[in-house]
Amino acid sequence: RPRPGPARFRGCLAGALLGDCLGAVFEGRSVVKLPELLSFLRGLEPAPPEEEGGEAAGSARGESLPYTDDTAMSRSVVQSLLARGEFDEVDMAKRFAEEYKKEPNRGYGMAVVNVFKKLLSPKCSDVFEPARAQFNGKGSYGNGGAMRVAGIPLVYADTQDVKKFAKLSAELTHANSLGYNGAILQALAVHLALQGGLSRETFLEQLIGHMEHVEADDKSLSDARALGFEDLPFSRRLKKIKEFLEFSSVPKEDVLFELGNGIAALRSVPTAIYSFLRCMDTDPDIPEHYNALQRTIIYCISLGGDTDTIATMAGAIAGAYYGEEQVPPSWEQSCEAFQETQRMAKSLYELYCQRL
Ligand code: R7I
Ligand code: MG
Ligand code: MG
Ligand code: MG
Repeated sequence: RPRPGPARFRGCLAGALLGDCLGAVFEGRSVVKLPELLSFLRGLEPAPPEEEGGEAAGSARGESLPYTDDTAMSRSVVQSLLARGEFDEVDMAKRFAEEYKKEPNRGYGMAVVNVFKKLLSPKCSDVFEPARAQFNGKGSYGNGGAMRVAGIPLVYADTQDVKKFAKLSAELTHANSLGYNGAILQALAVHLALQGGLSRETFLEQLIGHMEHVEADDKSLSDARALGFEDLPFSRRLKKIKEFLEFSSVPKEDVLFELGNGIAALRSVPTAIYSFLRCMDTDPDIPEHYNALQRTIIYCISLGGDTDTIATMAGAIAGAYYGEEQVPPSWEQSCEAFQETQRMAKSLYELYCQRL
């Protein structure tokens, strides 16, 4: 397996940041009109020379788009891995909770804040316990474990390690297997994307092979049944993606019905993976001057719903696959803390190589 270069690490973190910051502008809308989205994006681009001095109204230049909880937690994952040199559950939990305390208004999920409050208590001795107590002991199935997981495959090169530490990092807040299995799937997608050059078919086949194994354990089976789902729900959706990709076009309504645009990991991680794979090809509705990474983010946001989270997950995958060459400077520079993101990517690359 070829070793990925630093451009993929930078692409991954930048793609994730773009997805969150751009997606957050539209989060929670059931319908996002493409002309409005494209007009918003034009406002991020440098003014044409003849307009110099007269900035277009509504233009947004220079770190003007704040990141949300998705990035706040992704940064804690990365900062913990960099500080400790490996996964450390106590350190990571502490960073999640301290970050929440410092900036509670980043748009966190409604229930996860109870986990942070318990983690902040000196009485907390098992950092996984607060997550297990969520939702009457069933644990959260939200997409919060998946949205922040990209740092794991940027440190661990081995597939078994990616699965193990994606799961543990997610279990700090998401004890339901429908939550942490989504994090495993997202981490595996970034892991495969880092290799670059994989065809859609190979990419999906590999994910299906892994997830059929991941979802076959007793807890995954019983959690899915308890919520009224069929067995192996993530694997099933990956197979649906395979079907979708065989058609030349799939209407948005079908994507929303089968894959979703919601805050459950099961209704958002497969959607992000589908968006990445679909947008390898051009889209008649999206102007051709946008590259595949831009197209991926535009497509995710156009689906509405949990736009910041779906776009940040797809952005991380696409950024790892295409590398930083596809990250448009004007978009990146519109995002809060983009320079720090670049520095973190460089340090992650160094740690990844050091650990090989
Ligand atoms: O998963 P989580 O961190 O939320 C992430 C989302 C992203 O869209 C972010 O951008 C941010 O907006 O929030 O936070 P949780 O609170 O654990 O889960 C999110 C939501 O999923 C919860 O507030 C519930 O509405 C729902 N949810 C559940 N509902 C019923 N029963 C998660 N688990 C359950 C459940 O078991
Ligand atoms: Mg968010
Ligand atoms: Mg969100
Ligand atoms: Mg900051």
